[in-house]
Amino acid sequence: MAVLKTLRLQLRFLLPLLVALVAAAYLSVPFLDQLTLRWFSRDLNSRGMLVANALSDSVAEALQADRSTRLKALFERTTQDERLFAIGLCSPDNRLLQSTAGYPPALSCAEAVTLSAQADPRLQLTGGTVNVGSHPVLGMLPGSPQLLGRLILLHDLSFIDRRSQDTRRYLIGLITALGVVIAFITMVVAQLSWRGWVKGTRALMRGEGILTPWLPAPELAPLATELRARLRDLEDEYRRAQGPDATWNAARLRSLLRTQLSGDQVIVVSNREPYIHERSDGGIIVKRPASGLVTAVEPVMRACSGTWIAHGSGSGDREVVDAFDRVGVPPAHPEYSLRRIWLTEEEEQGYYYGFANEGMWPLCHVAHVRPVFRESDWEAYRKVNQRFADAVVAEARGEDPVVLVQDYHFALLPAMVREKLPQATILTFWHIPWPNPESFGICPWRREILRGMLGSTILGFHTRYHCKNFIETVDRYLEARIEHEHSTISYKQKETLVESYPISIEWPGDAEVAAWAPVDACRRRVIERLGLPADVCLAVGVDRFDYTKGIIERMHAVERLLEKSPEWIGRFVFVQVAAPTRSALEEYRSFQQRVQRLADRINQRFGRPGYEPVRLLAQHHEHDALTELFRAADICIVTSLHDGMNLVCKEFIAVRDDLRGVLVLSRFAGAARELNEALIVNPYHVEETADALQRAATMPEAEQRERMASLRSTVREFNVYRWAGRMLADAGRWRLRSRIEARVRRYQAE
Ligand code: GDG
Repeated sequence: MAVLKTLRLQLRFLLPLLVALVAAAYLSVPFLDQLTLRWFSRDLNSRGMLVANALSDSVAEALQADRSTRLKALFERTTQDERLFAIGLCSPDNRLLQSTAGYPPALSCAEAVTLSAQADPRLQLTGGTVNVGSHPVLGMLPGSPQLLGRLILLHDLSFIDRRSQDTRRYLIGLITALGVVIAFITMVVAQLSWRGWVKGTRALMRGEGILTPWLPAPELAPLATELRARLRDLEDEYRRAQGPDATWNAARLRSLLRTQLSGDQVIVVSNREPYIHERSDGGIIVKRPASGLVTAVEPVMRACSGTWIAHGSGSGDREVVDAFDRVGVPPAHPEYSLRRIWLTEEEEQGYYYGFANEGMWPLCHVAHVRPVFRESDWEAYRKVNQRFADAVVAEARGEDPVVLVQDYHFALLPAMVREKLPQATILTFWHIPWPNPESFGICPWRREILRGMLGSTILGFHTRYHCKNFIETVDRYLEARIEHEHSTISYKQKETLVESYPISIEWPGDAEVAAWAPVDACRRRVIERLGLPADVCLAVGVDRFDYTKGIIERMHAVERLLEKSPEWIGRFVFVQVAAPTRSALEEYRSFQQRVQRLADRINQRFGRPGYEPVRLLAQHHEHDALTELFRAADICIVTSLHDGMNLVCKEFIAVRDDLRGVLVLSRFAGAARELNEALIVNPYHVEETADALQRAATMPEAEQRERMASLRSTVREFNVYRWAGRMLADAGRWRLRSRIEARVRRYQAE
């Protein structure tokens, strides 16, 4: 790819240069003709003089002796020279005394004399063009020389044409060849010095030159001082403008990408694609998947315009991609490129449903569902990881892209990419929890997975607790050097930083907020749509229909609330949005049926005509419908049994600009470490959760405001741009460090 690009660039430069040279050569042809003609005319004149001088004595003698036959023989002999066309002899009073066979009868002596005196004495004859020259023949009589006649010499000019054509061909060839050589040399010199300059300037921009006195190109030294000073000024200005605690937003992330990863390519790899094209009766429609990962990574990609590699899973996906399986997204205003990878049913079954979701997902969540490990799934997982790794290598424009690997579907990919692109900066983010070493130890391929993950430059988890679990797991199963102080693991001469980066959401912008319906209107619409009591206390849950989300536990809590406080019967309604997910797996299907049966049982127990305490909406909802539901709710229930972070609770907080609503949050969700003002519960403790629901349902408005205001300022500040920004800033620092180390090594080796 890089070679092709360089070639294209060179051609872009070379072609115009060659065209210009060839044009110059052709444009110079008339000038060349003039020049050669002038040379040859001068040459002919002197030749004419020479011939005339040579003939002069013999002609004078013959004239004086009146021996015309001798003259004729002399002239015929002389015109055997191919360049001498004809000779004529004129008397002083312009009579033609003698001439050779080729002499044009129509050319009178007077005419010939007049013509020869002109600057361009050419005469057009039927046989070609001739040059006319007139030379006096003098007789040496006693006293003074006397004019006996004039020799008229007609030189054939066709040989000049022939020679001029030869000269022209030769000169054009020479100029073109010279042009090619000059272009080639210019190209090589330009390439070398451009690379040197670019490399040098980039190094300076990254600050390498500041720390290393040996610059990549010595001629950059004066520029370096200038640039460094300017950069320091700019940095100061930037810091002053940002302030120490400036909030993270898309602009700040973009500026970080520009300064710390200046111009570096960003490639994201995930299983789930951010946009799915589905075939429908009305044509192709675009869907956004229900996925915390997509919710978080999408705004980052929009900010840095990179390439996102993901499994093309939609029924219409193949119809919209180009020849390289790429499509620009978001579809309305493309901001980055989505590269789709096609998987066979078998691959999807083994890699995605099998190893990732029946093995890794329950293994990491420890949610009392036994992980299933099959050899064939592991094989498919390895194969698909390799296919995605190859796609990363193919998409990379240089040797050191920044690769953001997402989640447990790609534990092996970091080492696979590292093998082909040793200079790449690989950031792997693990969106789900990491268990303790004992729990992880049941995986038959635990070492392979750890080795694969340690191909990463930076390995991110949501919490310090998950980082600690990971480091302990490596300590237990691999021969690696761990530096707890720096949170790094050295394995096979490669270092990996293990750090916590709590993920979040994009804080809604002014335009989005302005588009929201007022809270009262949202409430009215939801009540109307779902047929709820007008004075309802509305609790909502929004999740993928997954057994780790604690949906059964929260229903038990609702049931217990109604048992303990019957005054809520008829007034308290719990609406659960459960977006279908992984329904191809038996574990999920049976879980979804259990939830449905439980909802039915509670509704039978406490329901009345026109009232059902539990409303299970087991379908995918549009983003706006979720916003409306969140804004209509009094309580949001998040009772995950184990969750890396959980974004639903943050989304609920973000849309409550009225400062109303209470969040009930599981202590086993990563989010519980940040959102202290929520009502934190142990979802396994039904009584505690039911009490939290009671407290939420009766919480005074002032307390709600106070808690919500504090929660909102946390989520606003700790937003998704901060998540990405911190990770990418660490990557930038890491890249700078390794570049300096490489230079030091080179320097020491010299
Ligand atoms: C993993 C980790 C971590 C849900 N239903 C619909 C819908 N959703 C959206 C939510 C939210 C997202 O899906 C779910 O995010 P979570 O964070 O709750 O959970 P996971 O999908 O399990 O995500 C998790 C996350 O990665 C990020 O790192 O927080 O711990 O498990 O955005 O709103 N969206 C739409 N329709 C639905 O029906 N449009």
